[in-house]
Amino acid sequence: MTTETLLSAAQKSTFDRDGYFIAEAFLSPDEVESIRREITAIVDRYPDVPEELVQIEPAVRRGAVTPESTELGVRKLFRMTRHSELFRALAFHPRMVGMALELIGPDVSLFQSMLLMKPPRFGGQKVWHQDNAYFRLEPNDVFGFWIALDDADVANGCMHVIPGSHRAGIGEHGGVEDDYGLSSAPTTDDAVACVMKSGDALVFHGETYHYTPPNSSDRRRRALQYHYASTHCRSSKDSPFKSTEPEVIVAGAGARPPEG
Ligand SMILES: O=C(O)CCC(=O)C(=O)O
Repeated sequence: MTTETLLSAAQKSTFDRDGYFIAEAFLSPDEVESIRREITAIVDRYPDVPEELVQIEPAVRRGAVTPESTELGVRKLFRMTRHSELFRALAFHPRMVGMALELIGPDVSLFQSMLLMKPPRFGGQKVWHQDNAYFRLEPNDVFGFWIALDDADVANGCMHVIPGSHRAGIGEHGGVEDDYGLSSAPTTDDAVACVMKSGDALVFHGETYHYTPPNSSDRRRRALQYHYASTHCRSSKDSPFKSTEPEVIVAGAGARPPEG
């Protein structure tokens, strides 16, 4: 596998200072389309899929709303690399691995994969949190790509971040499942709304405070989220979410690229 050196000096210093930057046109329209098609192929098999793979929006589960299709009722896909060749191969994407090597290399795992589907009108918020409050990795050599698969703005639930928040350590979190978040949430006055085009990537530190509002629009807001971590990280204490094993080692010792 060849990797590209993509991280400019400006991106690296912005990442160090602010805890995030946006890489425009990170995936091509064809790549975005193939991911969208794979989502549909997975959801078409629901409920005959592994339990962890497809999670339905709470409002749909409660029967409070009826989506127009099964796919429009899905909240997230989880750990897709374990269940889909396309998503496993994507973990080795040269641009993602290239940036990961520069940020946290040389030994890198795809720590966790997710697809956040945020359906139109009833896709709920994701409360303010730090991803490393879930993972509890030490050292905190962990970061995420959040790649828009639809144009994302405030109305359909784009990412919001607090610049510089990754430098203050892990704040106290409470709550369960998707409501597990910062006990003292920042106000949106301090937040930057990351308005992005389909194919753009937000690259953010694992301890950057972030949040997404509900989707109050008629538009979809799908996003692919891949977190990469150094394989030298260890979970410092038991995470209540038990997601402390990497999905795939993508570079360095123990890496096994997909066949073909
Ligand atoms: O895309 C979203 O709505 C939220 C994603 C997120 O922050 C997470 O799952 O950690």
